Amino acid sequence: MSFRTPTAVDYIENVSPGSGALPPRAWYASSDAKCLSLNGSWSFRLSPTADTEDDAFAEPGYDAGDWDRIAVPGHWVLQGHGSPIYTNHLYPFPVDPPRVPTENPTGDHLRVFDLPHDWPSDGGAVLRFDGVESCARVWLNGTDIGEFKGSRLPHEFAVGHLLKPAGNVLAVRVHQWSAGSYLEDQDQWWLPGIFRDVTLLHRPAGCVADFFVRASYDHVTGKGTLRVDSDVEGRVTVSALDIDAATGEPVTVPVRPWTAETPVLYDGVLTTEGERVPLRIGFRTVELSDGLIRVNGRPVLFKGVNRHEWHPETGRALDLETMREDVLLMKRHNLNAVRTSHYPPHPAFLALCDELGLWVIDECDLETHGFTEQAWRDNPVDDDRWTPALLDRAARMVERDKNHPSVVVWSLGNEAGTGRGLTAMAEWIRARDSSRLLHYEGDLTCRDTDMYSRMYTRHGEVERIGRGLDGGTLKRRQLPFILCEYGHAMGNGPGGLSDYQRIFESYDRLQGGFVWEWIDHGIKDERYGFAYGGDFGEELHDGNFVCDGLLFPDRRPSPGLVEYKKVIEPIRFAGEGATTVRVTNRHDFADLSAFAFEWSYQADGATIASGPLPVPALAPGESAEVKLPEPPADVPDGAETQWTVRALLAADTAWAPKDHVVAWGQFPVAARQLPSVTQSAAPVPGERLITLGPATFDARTGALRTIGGVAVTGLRLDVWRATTDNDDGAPWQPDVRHGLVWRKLGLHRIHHRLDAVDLTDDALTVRTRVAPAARDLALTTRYRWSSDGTRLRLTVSVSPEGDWPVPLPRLGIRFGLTEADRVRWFGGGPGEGYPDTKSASLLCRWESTVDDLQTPYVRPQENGARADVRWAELGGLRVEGDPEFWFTARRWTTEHLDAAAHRTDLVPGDTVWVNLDHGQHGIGSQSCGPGPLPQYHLNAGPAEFSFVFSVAD
Ligand code: IPT
Repeated sequence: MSFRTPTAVDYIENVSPGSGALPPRAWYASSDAKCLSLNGSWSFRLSPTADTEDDAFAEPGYDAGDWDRIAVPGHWVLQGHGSPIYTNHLYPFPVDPPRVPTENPTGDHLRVFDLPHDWPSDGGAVLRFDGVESCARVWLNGTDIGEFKGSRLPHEFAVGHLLKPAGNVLAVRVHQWSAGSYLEDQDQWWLPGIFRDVTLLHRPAGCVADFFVRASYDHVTGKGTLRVDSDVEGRVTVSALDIDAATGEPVTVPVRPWTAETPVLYDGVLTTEGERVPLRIGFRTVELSDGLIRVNGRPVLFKGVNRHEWHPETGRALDLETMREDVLLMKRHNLNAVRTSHYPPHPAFLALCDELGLWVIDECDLETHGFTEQAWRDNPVDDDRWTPALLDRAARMVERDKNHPSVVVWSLGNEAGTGRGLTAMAEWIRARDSSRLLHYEGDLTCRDTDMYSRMYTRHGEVERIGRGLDGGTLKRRQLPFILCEYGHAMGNGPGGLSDYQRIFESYDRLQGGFVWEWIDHGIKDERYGFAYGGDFGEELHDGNFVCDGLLFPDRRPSPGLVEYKKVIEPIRFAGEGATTVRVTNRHDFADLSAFAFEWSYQADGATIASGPLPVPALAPGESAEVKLPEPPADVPDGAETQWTVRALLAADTAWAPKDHVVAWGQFPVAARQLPSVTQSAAPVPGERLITLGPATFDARTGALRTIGGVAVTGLRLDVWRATTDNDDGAPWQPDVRHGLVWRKLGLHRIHHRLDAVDLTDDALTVRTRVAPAARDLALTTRYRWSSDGTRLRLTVSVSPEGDWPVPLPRLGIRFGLTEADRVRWFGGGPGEGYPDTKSASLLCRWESTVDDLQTPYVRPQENGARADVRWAELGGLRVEGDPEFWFTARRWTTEHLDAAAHRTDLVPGDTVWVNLDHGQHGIGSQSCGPGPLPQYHLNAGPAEFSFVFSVAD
C-alpha cells in the first residue's frame, strides 16, 4: 500500500510554469482605464506544509477573524512568521528535482474588496500579480483561477466575469518551495511571499492588449523611425514630433536620440477604441557591429553595477522612493549601466532608468547554480521537460519590458550551466525582439550570445582578452567582452578597480563591466543592527557573503562606491607641468556643455585661491590643453602646494543639483618638506622615568609614557589588521589566501621581546624582537627616540628574520590615547583609502570625530585608514610623518574588531587606539575574485620610517 501527496498540491512540484494565466504582455499604466491597487493589509495564516489546511478559506463567507494581518507587498518571514534563509548557491533542501520538501511553509493570504463606485460595469478585468515567491494558487470569489511560478515575473488572470460590486474575496495560497525554486537559486535570501503589487485592472471593450514600441535611430541621417505594433488597431501620436500614425505604420522623422547620457524621451499616446496608453519613447539603435556593442553607431563603455532589489526592512518589496533613490545614487556616482541581477526588477525601476538614463541588462529570473554540486547532472536547463518553464520565463521578461529604451541587452539568467533550454530561450528571444543583444555568462563558447562575458576574471587575463589573445571558439573571438561581475564589494573593498578601468579603456574589445554588487542585503535586526546569513539559525548558510554591496544596507554609500565614482568619472584631468591641465571628455555621447569647471590652489592642504576654469565644450573623446591661472603669490614659505580642478554640473539636472561634483584631479606643484628635528636634547635617566625633551619613558623598559603631559600607552610595532573579507578570501580561490596564512603564522598573537634599552647623548634606543609563538620568523625592531627639546622624533627600523612566505597585513606603530575625540589631519580623505582603493582619496585638510572615522562594514573588519597623511592631531598630540603615513583611530583594539561578528559587538573602551602605518597591504577582491595585484603587496623587507610628535596647538 502506498500513500500519495494529495493531488490538490501536485502543481507545486510540476515542472510546468502554471495554468490559467493570460499570455504575457507589456506592462503599462493606462491613462483612462480604471485600476484598483489591492496592496495593503491582508489576512494571513502560515502552515508548515502545503497541505496542512484545505482550501475552504477561499470560499466567500469564510471567517478569517482569528488570522494574523500581513502587509502586501511583503515577505512573511520579515513580518514575524518564520525566518529568512540565506544560501549562496546551495539549495536549502535536498536536490531531487522537481520534488520539494514536505516541510513547505505555505502562506494563505486573504483580502476582501469592493469595487470603487465608478468601476465600469462593462468590459473585462485583469488581476495582476507582479511578483510572488515561489508558487501561488489563486481563487476569486471561490473560483480557482489558476496557479503560477516564476517569482519575479508578472502573472495576469482574466477575472471580469467573477467580479461583484462589493465583497469580492481574493484568496492566494503561496508556497515557499516549488519546482520553480530549482530555477531560482540566486545568491540571496529565500524570501517567500507576495512581494510585489497586486492590482485589478479594468479592461474596457476595445482596449489595448499588448503593444511593442519600436523606436530606432539612424545616426547617419539623424532620423528616428517609430512603429508601434499593437494587437488592437489604433493610432499613435507624438505631438513634439508631429506624429499621428496608425499602429503598425512606420514613421521616420528627425529626432534627438536616447542614450544613458542623454535620455531624451518623447511623450506619445497609443489610442485604441477603448483606451489611451501613455508612451515614453526613446529612439536608439543597439547593434553588434565590427565586433562591438554599439548604440546609435558608437561603441559604449559600461560602467555598471549588479543590482539586486533590496531594502533592509522589506527585503525585495521595494517602494518607488527606494527605487528612485537607487537610480539617483547610481547617476550621482557616475554609473551608466545596471545589470538586473538576477531577475527582472520591479518594472517601475526600468521606467526610472528610461527617464534618468542608465543602460540596462535585463536578466531573466533563472539560476540553477546548486547543480554545480553534482557536476551539473540533472540541470533543468539541459532537460527538455523544463524547457516550457524556461520559455515562459523568457517570454514574461521580454513581453513585460520590451518597451523600455533603457533595456539594451536581454540576459538569459545567471549561473545556470549550459544546455538546450538556454538555446531555446535565446532563439525565442531573437525571434521576438531582434532590436537588442543577448547576454549569458555561463557558456564559454558564447553559443547563444552577442558578447563574451565573464565574472571576476583577473586583470592579466582581461588584458589578454583585450588584445584578442585569449583563444576560444571562432564565434567568441569575434565578440566584444564585458565583465558581467567584477570587483567583489564585500566588506572593505573592492581593490583594484582603477587597474581594471585602465585596461578597459585601453582596448576597444573591452566594453566595461558591472561591479558586484549594488547593496548589502543586511536585514535590520534588533540584536545585531544588520543581520546576515546564520543569524536566523539556518542549518545551511553562507554568512555575510550576502553583504557585498557598494551601499550599506541602509543605502549609505560605502567607500567602495566613492572609489568607483572616481575611477569611472567621465571627465579626466591630467597635470602637464604646473601651468596647464589636460581635460579629456570620456563620455560616449555627451559633450561638456553641461559642466562648469573650477580650479583651486592649496598650500599645505588649505585652499588659498580658487576660480572658474574655462574649458571648451569638448565632444566625446576629445581632449584639450587648458591653461591654469598664475598661481597665487602669497604662499607661505616651504609650503607644499597643489592644484585641484573640478568638473561640476552647470545647472540642476533630473538626478543631481547644480554644483554636484562629477570629476576632479589634483596636481602637485611644490613638494612637501619632510619634518626635521635637531637631535639636541639628551635623555635624562631618573629613578623610574627617563626624560627626553617633552617625553617621559619607563626607565626599565624604555616604553613611552607621556608626551607633553599627554599619556600614551602601549606604543609598539604593529603588523596585524582585523582581516577583511577580501583578506580571508573565498574557499574556491586558487591563490594563496593571505588572511588565513597570517593567522596561521600567528601575526594576530605576536610577542615583543625586549632586548636592550640604550641611552646615548642624543637618543634613547629600544631594541626588540617581534615574533609569533611557534615560528622562527621575526621582525627585529629598533625604536630610536630623539628630541630638540620640544619635539620628539621616533624612527622605527624593522628588519625581517627568516623566510616570510606572505606579505604583511600592515607595518607601523600603534598606541593608546585617552580623551581623544576630534581629529584633524592633512592627507587623503574624507573617507578611507588603502593601497588599491585610494583613487578617491582627496588631498586636503580634514576634520572628523573618532567615531566618524569608522566605516560601518556589516561584519566588522579592518577599516577607516586615511591615506597619504602628512600630519594628524588628536588627543592633544600632533604627529607628522616622514614619510607620509596611513592614519587609523578607533575606540576598540584591533583584537576586538577582529573578534566582532556584528557592529553591536563593538563596545567603545576608555582608550582611543591609534595606528600610524608606514605600509598597508592591498585589499583586492579575493572574497570572490583575484587578490591584490603584486604592486599593492606589502612585502616583508627592511624598512625605516619616522614620526615627529609634539603637543598640538
Ligand atoms: C557569482 C554570482 O553570479 C553572484 O550571484 C554572486 O553569488 C557572486 O558570485 C558572489 O557574491 S558566482 C561566483 C561563484 C563566481
